Parts: sequence; C-alpha cells; structure tokens
Amino acid sequence: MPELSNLALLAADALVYFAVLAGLFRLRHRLGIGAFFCALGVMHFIETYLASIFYVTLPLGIVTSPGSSVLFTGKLLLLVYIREDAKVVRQPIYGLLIGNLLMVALAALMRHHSLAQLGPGGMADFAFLDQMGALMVWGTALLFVDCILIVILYEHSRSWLRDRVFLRLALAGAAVLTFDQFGFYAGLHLLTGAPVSVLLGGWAAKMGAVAIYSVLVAGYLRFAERSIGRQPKQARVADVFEMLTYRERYEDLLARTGRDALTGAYDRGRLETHGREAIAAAAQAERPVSLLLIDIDDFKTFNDRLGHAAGDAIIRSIAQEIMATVRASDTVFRFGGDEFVVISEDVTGEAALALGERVRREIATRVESAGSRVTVSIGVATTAGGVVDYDSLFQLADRCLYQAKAAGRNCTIGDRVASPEAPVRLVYSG
Ligand code: GH3
Ligand code: MG
Repeated sequence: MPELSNLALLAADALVYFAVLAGLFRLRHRLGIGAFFCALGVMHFIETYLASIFYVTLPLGIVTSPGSSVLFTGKLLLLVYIREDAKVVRQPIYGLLIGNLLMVALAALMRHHSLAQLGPGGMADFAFLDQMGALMVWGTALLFVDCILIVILYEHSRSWLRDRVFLRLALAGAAVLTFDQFGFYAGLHLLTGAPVSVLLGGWAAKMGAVAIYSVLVAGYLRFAERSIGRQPKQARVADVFEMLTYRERYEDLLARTGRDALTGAYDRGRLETHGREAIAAAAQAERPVSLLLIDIDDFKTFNDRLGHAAGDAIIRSIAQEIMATVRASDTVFRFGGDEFVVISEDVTGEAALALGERVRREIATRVESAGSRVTVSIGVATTAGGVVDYDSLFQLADRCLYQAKAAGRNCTIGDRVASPEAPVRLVYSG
C-alpha cells in the first residue's frame, strides 16, 4: 500500500525534523541560537519549494505535501514554544521576510547580467526563482500573521486550559494552520494552478501533523525545558511579539513571586509585608482582623515513619485543604515547616474561630497518609478594635496554638487581643 508507506514516511519525516531542530534549540546555550535559526531558514526555503511541487497521497484519498504538513507545521509549533522569549521569536521571522524580499530583488537584477559561456551549462531558471520568490514572500507574510495569532490563542487558552500544554498547542495550532492553509493555497493556486484537492488534503494532513507535533513539543517542554530558568527581559513596547507575551510573563512572574514552591501558598516574606500592612490598615480603620496559625499534629512522626517525600505530600494536601476552605478574601501563607498562617479580615472573633474550626474539620476528615489520619491544631487571634500590631496578634495566635497542642491536639482555640483581661475564650475540639 503506497498510501500507508507514505503515511509512515511522513511520520518519520516529522520525527527527524523535530529531533534535529528541537536538539539545536536545546543546545542554544552552548551553540547560540544562530544555529537553530540558520537551520530554520534552510528548511523554510525547502518547505516552500516542496509545498509548490511535491505531493504524496495518503489513505482516504488525501493529497498533501511534506513541505506544508511536516516542515511548515513543525516550524510554526517550534516558534510557539520559543515564544517564551519573545524577543527571540521575532528574529527568524523578520530575517525570513527580509531574506525572501532580497531574493526577489536580486533575481530581478541578476537576469540583466550578460553571461559568460563556460562549457555546457544551463541558464539560471529565473521563472522558477520568480515563482518561488513570490510564494516565499507570501508564505512568510502569512507566517508573520500565523505567529501572532498562535501566540494570542496559546496565551489566552491558558486562562481556561491552565497548564495543559498539549491541548493548548493542539487547539491553537489547528485554528491557525486552518487559516494558513487557506491563505497559502490562495497564493499557490494563483501561481501554480494547484487543484482544490491540494487545499483539502493539505489541511487534513496539517491537522494530523498538529496532533503529532503537539505531543512532541509538550513532551519536550515537560522533560527538557523545565529546568531552564527563564530570565525576564525588559520589554520594548514597539515589539509586537514582546507585547503579546509580556503581560502573561509579567503576571506569571508576579504570581510566582512570594509563593512557596512546595504548596503554592504565599511565603513567609509575603506574610511579613502583607500581614503587617493588612493588620495596620484594619487597626487604623477599626475593623477586626484575625490571624490563624495552623500547625500539623505530630508531623515529625509522619516524616520519620514515611519519609520526607510523603511528608511533603502531606504538607501539600494540608495547604490545598486550607486554601479550598477559607473565603476568597482570606490569604494563606506557609509560615515555614508544617505551619500555615491565614489572615482573615472583617470577621468577628467567633466567625474567625468558626473558620478555623471548619479548616480543622475538613483536614481531619479528608487528609490521610498511609492509612493514618492527619490532623492540625489551630490558634486564632482576633483584634477587637483599638490599635493592634502584627507581632502582638501573632504572639497571641501562637499562645492559642500552644494551648491547643497542650489540650490534646486536633482542636481550635481562639482569643481576642484587645481584651486579655476578660477574654471570650472560645475552644473547640475535635
Ligand atoms: P506537634 O504536634 O507538636 O506540632 O509535633 P510535630 O511533630 O509536628 O512537631 P514540629 O511541628 O516541631 O515538627 C515539624 C517538623 O516538620 C520538623 C521538620 O523535620 C519537618 N519539616 C519542616 N519543613 C518540612 C518540609 O518542607 N518537608 C517535610 N517533609 N518536613 C518538613
Ligand atoms: Mg507540627
């Protein structure tokens, strides 16, 4: 079956193409990005050439060119993933556009040379160069639009598809390559009279290629690029690619700054700034504010019994339960080790204690490790009007936590900081 062997050959083409170009990209820190770009430039020429004259048949009567299904689709998806470095992604596109225009201009000049006759030689095929030049300019102009579109779609899909890189690449790739296929076919039809089967077959093959490359790129990003720290670079607003990706990278950076790497909760540095500010602002406005100090019970024994990795998993689950239980306006911090802090504004002492109790109960019923229940003890300190600073609120929460531990753990104890003489001592225990 020649169709099946064509299909297998196309898959092999895609693998070889991806392995070499992704390898060059991966080696950019050693070889420089120039090697990757030069290879991309050579491939750009050959892909346009192949897309205009070299077609193969696949099962279901699909006719396609490896130039567009393998090389062009691969290039576009490779360019998306170097989008992280937007300053870099514009370079090959501007380079290709200018190089192609230069080729057209030089071909127009060179045909006026008088030729030296040296042996039997052919003439330079200017008709070929004209056709290729026009197609390459049209193809690169489309590539320019494609890159902008694919970056926009890929970035926007993040808000609903999160880190599902494969799906994001596949959807963005499918949409943009559909657009591209119609655009490129229009040019091809005008210049070479390519039949409609080329349009439809090329589209179907591109969709297949999108699926294959999305798997490859997502796998590459997951396993090869994770460890490479990306330096945020200064944005130049004049750069359209920079503008497209700058906002997301900036937000990403902001979101990650001050986050605890294990749990995703805010870290202690953030607590120091945010906690102090929130409590000072609430005190000034005479609004109540609460600080909940949450500590895992007998955590050391879990660590000792099951190992640190299991201990880390417990810390992560506890953080998730806390974050899922508190109100959206509450802020969760990992204070360090097995301790968390929640700052909850505009709640009375009773409401804050009830919140602590909800957190304690959720954890006690939902978190377990190797068959053992994991529990927490919680100290809750609430201001009751008057000027209260972060340190005294924290100290009070710490005292309450100590009492909760002494009372047998897995319980919540709360107090109000402004009325130590006649506190409404509220104790819940599980
Ligand atoms: P208590 O009920 O009195 O709180 O007992 P405890 O065993 O939980 O005692 P403590 O809170 O002092 O123990 C905290 C332990 O947490 C000590 C430390 O080895 C461990 N720990 C701190 N940070 C991490 C971490 O990031 N991962 C893991 N797995 N363990 C940590
Ligand atoms: Mg503990």
